[in-house]
Amino acid sequence: MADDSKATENHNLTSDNNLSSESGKEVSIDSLARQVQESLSLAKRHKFWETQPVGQFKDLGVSSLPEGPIEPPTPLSEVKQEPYNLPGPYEWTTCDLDSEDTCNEVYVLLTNNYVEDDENMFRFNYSKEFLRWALHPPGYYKSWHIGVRVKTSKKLVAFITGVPARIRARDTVVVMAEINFLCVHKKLRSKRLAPVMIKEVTRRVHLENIWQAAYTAGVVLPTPVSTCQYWHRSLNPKKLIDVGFSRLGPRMTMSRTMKLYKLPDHTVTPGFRKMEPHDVPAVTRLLRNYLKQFVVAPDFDENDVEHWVLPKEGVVDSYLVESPETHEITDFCSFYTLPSSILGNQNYSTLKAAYSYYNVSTKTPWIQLMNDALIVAKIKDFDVFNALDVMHNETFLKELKFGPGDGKLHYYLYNYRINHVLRPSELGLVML
Ligand code: MYA
Repeated sequence: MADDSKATENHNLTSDNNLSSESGKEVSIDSLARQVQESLSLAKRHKFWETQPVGQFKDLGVSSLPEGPIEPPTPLSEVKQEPYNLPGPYEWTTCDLDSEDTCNEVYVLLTNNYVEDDENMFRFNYSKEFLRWALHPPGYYKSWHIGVRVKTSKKLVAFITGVPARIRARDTVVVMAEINFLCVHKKLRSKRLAPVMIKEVTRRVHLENIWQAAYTAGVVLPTPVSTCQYWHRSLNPKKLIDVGFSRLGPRMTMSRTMKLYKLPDHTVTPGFRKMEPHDVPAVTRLLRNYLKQFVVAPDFDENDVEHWVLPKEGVVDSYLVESPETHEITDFCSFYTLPSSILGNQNYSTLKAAYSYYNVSTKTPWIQLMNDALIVAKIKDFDVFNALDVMHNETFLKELKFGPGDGKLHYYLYNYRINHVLRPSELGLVML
């Protein structure tokens, strides 16, 4: 690798873009450009992430590196047995989400300190039921639900979680940790607590003999496997405009806007119904077959499908199309419920958002299937339906009047190299 970067340097030095400086010394434009580049990248250096087994910016486009694990597992006996050191006033805690009190503490921390949009108008407001669902999939480890408390007051001030998942990258199914809900209390930001939290969850994942992880973030880190975009479909345009989520389009009135987004009162596809427990085997087959085509996707079995997609009131909704003639399950759509707190609005405190989850179309056209999903979401009183441009979502977004959002979502793998940056349509994974 070092040799490669030397080769690039030499190439630059041999170019003949030379200037004579006032002192008479020859300065090449390329070397100047390199100095500017280096000072810029110094400002953008990632002191923590540069030490981690993740794709580094300098390696982007170097396809000679093999796909797969970046470093091999270490013997379990060599994994650090004690937790990492926290700054003096803080202590580790393992959070048992089954405890009503602990779940409430996590809920309050996230409600007040978790992800906000760029303009600080909205903040994710995951419900307690959602958190329990997200953190208790088959085979979960309680030790991966990690909190930090103030020693004296016992107040919960930081959190990070992992859950196990089998994720396929091209032909290889890898047991990974999905990392989520990293949160540091607003008053403790920029004190390098996040790297300690990440190292501690990594240690606890290693203790279970698992060496890879998947995560998403709104920030750019070394280095995204893919960068996706959120699209938003207004269901309650008046409220969305009132709270500043969207703006009235040019030459549009409120009543024209409401008409534009109006949806039928009933779904239209014959055989469209809510998924039930007895559908788990058929939905598993449908999903597995569908997800095969993506470069990175979960490897769901029936237990996973039962946990992740069987409807759970106020958490996840799933619908399918059962052929009225053959009773075959031909299509599927699902969304999860993730409201946002509206910060500082007189009239509204919560934005009810549905997020597109896993969808499969084999017989019902995508547009019709997803329009039925929008109709159900509208009946259930959601204000907006959000979807990433992953999988086949691009085939229906524009036609169903979704508009592009301003935020990006970056997907990452820890200790697993994928040689080319993936298009969102090559991704078959949705993280909560
Ligand atoms: S994404 C959601 C993240 N949460 C939020 O955005 C909530 C609001 N923000 C906060 O609570 C804080 O700002 C956080 C950072 C906690 C995000 N992912 O302590 P610091 C790096 C990874 O001084 P703070 C989600 O949950 C940053 O680049 N790294 O900063 C997935 C810098 O490192 P470097 C991040 O602002 C999480 C360092 O932290 C993120 O006080 C996946 C600064 O630390 C981020 N979202 O706290 C975690 N934000 O200098 C990785 C900042 O190098 C998992 N940073 O640039 C990796 C796999 C682990 C398991 C492996 C198993 C094998």
